[in-house]
Amino acid sequence: MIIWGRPNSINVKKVLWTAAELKLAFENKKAGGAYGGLDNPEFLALNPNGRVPVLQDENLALWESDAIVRYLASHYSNEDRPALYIKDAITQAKADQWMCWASTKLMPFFRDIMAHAVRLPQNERQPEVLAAATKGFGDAMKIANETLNNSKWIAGDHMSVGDINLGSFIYCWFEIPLDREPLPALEAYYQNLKNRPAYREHVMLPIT
Ligand SMILES: N[C@@H](CCC(=O)N[C@@H](CS)C(=O)NCC(=O)O)C(=O)O
Repeated sequence: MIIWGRPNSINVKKVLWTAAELKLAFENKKAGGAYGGLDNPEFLALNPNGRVPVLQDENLALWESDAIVRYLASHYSNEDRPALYIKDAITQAKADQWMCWASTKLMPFFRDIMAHAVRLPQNERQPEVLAAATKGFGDAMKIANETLNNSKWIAGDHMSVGDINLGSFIYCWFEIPLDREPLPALEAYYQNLKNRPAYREHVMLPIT
């Protein structure tokens, strides 16, 4: 199994973390960002969008991080390998709901936070854009916090693909100095994630 992508991309992190939770053997081929290579014909044959991550698993080449995470979870989780394994359709639907929510609701705020708190040169950062994104992300975190008041994981008693997305986003939320309101259930959830070796190895990288 090959996972293409630079490890500091949030979408690549989701896939690497999932594969590690499932204890899969894989090679991470670095591509994108400073590694380049996304416009190589060999890479474009795998993903004509020229984006990472891409998963190669035997004859399958799959792009879109959420599709890859779902594929790994559904194909490789089972009772012998229980990480991310969910038996019932309703809990799986809840997990998918939170996965979509993180990708659609959090991503625009996340991009602005990364740009205006970390990546842009100081003289190009816009404090008002950062403030609006911090407020938007913080309001969304209140929704997650409400759910986590009543359950250990975002979709219930079991870790799921919903946690892969939410967990990947909240690392930067907690580790970049931002104006955050206290949200005890979310903070406890983050502490729990930090105890997972796969999360530490693949998500908790220097923020660049
Ligand atoms: N919706 C896609 C987004 C893919 C995407 O935009 N990937 C970014 C990294 S997060 C990328 O390839 N950027 C170009 C680069 O890294 O050079 C997914 O979830 O996989």
